[in-house]
Amino acid sequence: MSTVDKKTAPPVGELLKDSPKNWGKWGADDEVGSLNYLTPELIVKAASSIKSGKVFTLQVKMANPEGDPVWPGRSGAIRVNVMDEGHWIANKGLHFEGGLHYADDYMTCFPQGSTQYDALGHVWFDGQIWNGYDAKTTIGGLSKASIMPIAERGVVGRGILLDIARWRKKAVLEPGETFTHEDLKACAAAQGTEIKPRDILVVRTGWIAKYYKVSHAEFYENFIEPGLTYSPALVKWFNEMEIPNLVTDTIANEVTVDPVSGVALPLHNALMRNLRITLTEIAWLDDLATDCAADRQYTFLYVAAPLKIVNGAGAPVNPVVIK
Ligand code: UVW
Repeated sequence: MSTVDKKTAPPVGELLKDSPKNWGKWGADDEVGSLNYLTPELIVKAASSIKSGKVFTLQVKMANPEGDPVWPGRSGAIRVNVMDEGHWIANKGLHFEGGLHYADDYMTCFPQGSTQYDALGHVWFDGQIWNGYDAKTTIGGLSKASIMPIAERGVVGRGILLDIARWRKKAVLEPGETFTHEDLKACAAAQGTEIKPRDILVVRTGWIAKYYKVSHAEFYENFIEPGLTYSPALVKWFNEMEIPNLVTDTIANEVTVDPVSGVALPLHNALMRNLRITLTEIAWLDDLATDCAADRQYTFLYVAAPLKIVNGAGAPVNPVVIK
């Protein structure tokens, strides 16, 4: 929970005035930022994390009749059948020589209303997005730093699960419960592993699993997610560790409101806009976490590619983990 009055929260630009920026680091035209850390050599090395060939997929179910967990203001995907056997029963099916029948769907969705990658240009302040591009480049669709460059590149590297919920001996963290990079390191140590430079951080809080266990009214009441919390030291650590991608089982990857400053989602700007660390939200981590707790293998090959939505601010994804 915020400990400061909303009215006293400083502008995010003031909070982050001394925060490091990687603008220009990969050239004036760069649109993938920290994914540049995932070099072919690193990917070959990351493949050696595969020990048993066990595969886990990290997308939550989409267009789920039970509901899709989404950021307040968004709604879950809606899928409808537009062709099925009923059409042939009612003599309305198309005729194909040989007797082929088929099913077809139509779906509407918020592309960021499922497990998803944020585009680099998804958030900003003071009129500039990642790399200093003008925020006006977002008007009518992102002409800079959209999801496309990430989708075309793909994300492959060594992933490490940091099971904060299990480490804190909880099924799920409390609303607004925070943790820091020091907690990530301590959690890794308790798991018998170590966060290495350029690791893809996969952080579990138990929050998304809670969505399926309680009523939607309870889940969204006084909505404040648990998560990482802003500090200059945390941002410095992410930058020095050259973290390319932060994946979590929450909707926004960080505590909803920074309890110290009262600023909403400051890490979105500190990590994504300024450092260009890619954010992956709403990941399903419970099956992976159960397996890691059983075999004590917390590192793996992580592979993901969001959908190629032209000028998109984000896109759904079904990341794959191979242990
Ligand atoms: C917002 O930042 C509002 O959304 P997301 O959680 O998709 O990044």
